[in-house]
Amino acid sequence: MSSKTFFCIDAHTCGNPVRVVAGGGPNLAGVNMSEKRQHFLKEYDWIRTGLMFEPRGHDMMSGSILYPPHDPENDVAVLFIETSGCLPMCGHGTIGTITIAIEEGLIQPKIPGIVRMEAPAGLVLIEYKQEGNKVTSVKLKNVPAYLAAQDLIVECPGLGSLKLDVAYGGNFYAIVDPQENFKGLENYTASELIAFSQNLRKEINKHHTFIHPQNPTINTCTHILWAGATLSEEATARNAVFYGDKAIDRSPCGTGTSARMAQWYTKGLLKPGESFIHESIIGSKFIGKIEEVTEVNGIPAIVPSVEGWAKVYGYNTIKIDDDDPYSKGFQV
Ligand code: PYC
Repeated sequence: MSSKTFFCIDAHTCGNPVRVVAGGGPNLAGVNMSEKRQHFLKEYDWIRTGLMFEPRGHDMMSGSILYPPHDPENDVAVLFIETSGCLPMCGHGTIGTITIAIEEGLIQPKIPGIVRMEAPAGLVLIEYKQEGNKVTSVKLKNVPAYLAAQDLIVECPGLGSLKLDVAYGGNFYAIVDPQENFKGLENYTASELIAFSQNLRKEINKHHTFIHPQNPTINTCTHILWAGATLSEEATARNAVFYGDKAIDRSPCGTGTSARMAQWYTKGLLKPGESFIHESIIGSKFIGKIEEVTEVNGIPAIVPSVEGWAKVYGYNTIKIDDDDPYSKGFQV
């Protein structure tokens, strides 16, 4: 019988979980985090499923493993592990990971208040604020985001025909605005949104292909962003983001916010420098902004920033024994 122990620190970013593996992560081969992500998925995915799925995790569980940076100018490299797989980029995961890493002394940034983080999707520049030992806010400048497709008509069992856009913000997002066959997220339960999403995602990927022009390993529309009416007056927009097989993000979703800002920018609804306050299904908020206008292989794109907070709530030493029939976790 063999047993592996993982030293984890748990937090939540605006309500959504982040479990950072501070000890016990595997050594990975590769010259950047995209290559290391491929190595992990091939040989160590049992660590992700064991730590994210029940009985050690749950449907929304999400986390990361820290690695030394590949470029000595940077401070840290991060592998995201989630119920959905290993995402190229995760916004709420970044905010939680950086909060944990700074508060718990897991990284020592070269310039206090700034972290240069290597993610599988690319370099992410982070500014954080601290009061004493506590990190009070984390603002990430994400990888370039762009609108990949507009006005796709896709059949969604349970709702009917839907018109949607697909945008990239570190992951590919199908964005569904209120319309005749979808009345807005506030009119459905989370379970209904999950059931619609499971079918809609299959339909989208059956009929359409999305490949990041600079990284062909990012090649599927993995997330669905359902839009709807805001809860508070100061919010610009509200969303419920579906990920994995049964998760709705409790945070306003960092990569989803980036994708949404790219969509709004391309449609002339948001200008560089304007605030985009995004509200989650539970009412928590991220502040988004277009920092720069750029392009990705000739496609108009933005460099979005997303700011939010996280709270550390526990230390978790987790064992995975191979005599445990559920060592790799399960989903029901
Ligand atoms: O915040 O980018 C995000 C995210 C992706 C999936 C869940 N949260």
